[in-house]
Amino acid sequence: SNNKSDSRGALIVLEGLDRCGKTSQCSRLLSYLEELGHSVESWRFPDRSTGVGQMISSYLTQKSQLDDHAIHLLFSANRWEKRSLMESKLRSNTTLIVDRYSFSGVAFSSAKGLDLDWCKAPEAGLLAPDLVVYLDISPEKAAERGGYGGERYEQLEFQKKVALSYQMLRDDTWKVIDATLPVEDVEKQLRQTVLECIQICEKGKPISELW
Ligand code: NYM
Repeated sequence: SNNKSDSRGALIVLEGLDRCGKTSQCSRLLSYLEELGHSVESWRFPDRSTGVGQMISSYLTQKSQLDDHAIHLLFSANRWEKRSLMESKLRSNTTLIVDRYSFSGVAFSSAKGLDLDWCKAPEAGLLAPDLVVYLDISPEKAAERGGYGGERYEQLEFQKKVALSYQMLRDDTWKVIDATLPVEDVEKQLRQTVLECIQICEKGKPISELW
């Protein structure tokens, strides 16, 4: 329907390997949408500000060790604890730009050898993104950008496995952008698809759930 009360914000997710440029594209996109007068917020997962997020952060910075399944479930719990806020933001017409989501959860854990379906299961029932943008870069090129921060997972051999996992998850609803293009070109493509997505959500596209 075109009822104005059905209008809602869009759930936009950016995914990609470490060093693909997601974080800077998220902040550029945020400023752009704000300048256009949209109600928009920039989120990221893991959200390290919560109790669960602090456990995740300590794991990523190698201050603690956790079983692969246990950390997987913590990443998922970190999304679940934000689900209701996420839904109310969308329903009150705020668009969310999210740096990593369930696809990161599945890609990174399955790259360790965990079963793909087992990895997907705890994500079922979270809000489905209206748009997933994959910033595409080869693991080798990403590594050349340097500045791997020394966190767990930031190693070429592991990123190669993550890239393969992302390939399995990717479907034709994802927008793939060549992340090796100049920043402004990536930004331009991103703006275009995001604006289209926001318009569809404004017209009352129903909220749906994973998977
Ligand atoms: N990561 C991120 C996961 O392993 N599972 C998840 O569910 C999410 C959201 O955490 N290397 C990994 C991917 C990153 C790391 O993310 C931290 P960032 O964007 O560097 O803060």
